[in-house]
Amino acid sequence: MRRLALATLDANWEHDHTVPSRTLYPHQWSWDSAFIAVGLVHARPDRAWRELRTLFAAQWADGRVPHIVFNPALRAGAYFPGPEFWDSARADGAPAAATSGIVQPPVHAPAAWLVHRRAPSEASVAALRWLYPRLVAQQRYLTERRDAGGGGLAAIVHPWESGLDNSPAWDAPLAAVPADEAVMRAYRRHDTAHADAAHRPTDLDYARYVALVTAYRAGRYQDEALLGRHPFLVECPLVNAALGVSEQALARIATVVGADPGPHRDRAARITQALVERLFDPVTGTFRPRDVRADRLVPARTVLGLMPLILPDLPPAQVRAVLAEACSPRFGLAARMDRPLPTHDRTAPDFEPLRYWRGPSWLNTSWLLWRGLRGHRRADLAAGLRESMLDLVDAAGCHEYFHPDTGAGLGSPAFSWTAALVLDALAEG
Ligand code: 2M8
Repeated sequence: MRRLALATLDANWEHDHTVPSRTLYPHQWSWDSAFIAVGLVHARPDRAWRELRTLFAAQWADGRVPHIVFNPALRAGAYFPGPEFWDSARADGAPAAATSGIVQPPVHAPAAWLVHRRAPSEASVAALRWLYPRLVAQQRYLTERRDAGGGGLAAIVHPWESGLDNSPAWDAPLAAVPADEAVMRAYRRHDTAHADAAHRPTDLDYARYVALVTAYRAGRYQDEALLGRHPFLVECPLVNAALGVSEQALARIATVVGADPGPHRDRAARITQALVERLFDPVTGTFRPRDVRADRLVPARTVLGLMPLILPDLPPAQVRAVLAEACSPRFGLAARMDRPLPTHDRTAPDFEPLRYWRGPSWLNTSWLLWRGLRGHRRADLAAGLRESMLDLVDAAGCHEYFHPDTGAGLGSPAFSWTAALVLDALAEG
């Protein structure tokens, strides 16, 4: 498995970054690069730092780290929506490289910390020194400019910003976004040329994704007064848990680079408190995204609700609630799992075992939960989840995602974060 994982990462290496997949995703993606770095350090530490540096070299002046950095050597049309659609050059503070204008979950500070801890060296300290102010700027962007709800959490402006693009969590807020399926006739989708259309978002959902980018782009990706004008604003439990964990990681990084860890610890505590206040529903005992415009929690119970477990300071009552949800038949977490962790509630009527983020098992959400379980000293459950992750890759290879009942490989067959995270799970058994 280690050989296969390394070969996958090597084959996807592209001069200064790793592509998630040669066919489906031929550019550099933000949170993919963080997961990839965590895996690369087990075999290619220099490349792990290179991956993060390349990404942060494309950071915007306001601190946002774009979700895609486009490779200028690729032909137009290699991916939709491509650089011409995002048109980042016309936005204030965009970097020289063509990028998208939206972000992904900020998992980079914890990734940088894991990379350093795994292979500490003069080079890793130098890399942390270079990254630290950039990671701080990333946090500041999210906590200050994106606090559209005013409650101390960051709001996402597009489902793609969650990384769980097509999750049922976005159905309710997306339904309020005006879009016409016919819009998609003007564009050529790239994903359905490379993957089974039955696994991918529908044309209507894609039309809404395009409408949201168009609206954000029309305001040149500025974030002032979002609440009054942007049609999709949601506080995601994963994005905000990552924000809190990042402050914890920055406190550790600060001590290495000679900065003050205190403010990071304070901010971490405030984020966890805001997450519990705004996203935890005591009636169902679940974390769920908050639709800021409608001012209510979305109804769907997805794997996003389990992600706050990555917070080391999650209060005991919420730890118990997340574990109860994870171990229920909805998600089936156990010391011996008979099926992999799904991305959506198995018992829900809209659970779809094949469609992208609406049921299938992904290695990154399992890996995040695995890390959270270890942090909260649930070695028994962590071991069960790790075993199930390794079984998937052992049987099917480094697929993008897996059938939640049979474990069959789905999506791209040579997917980078699957390879990277399996390397990490193998090394930390
Ligand atoms: C998927 O997202 C892209 C858009 O960003 C797409 O569907 O084309 C998601 O799975 C996302 O989480 C991931 O970062 C990206 C690249 O692997 O693909």
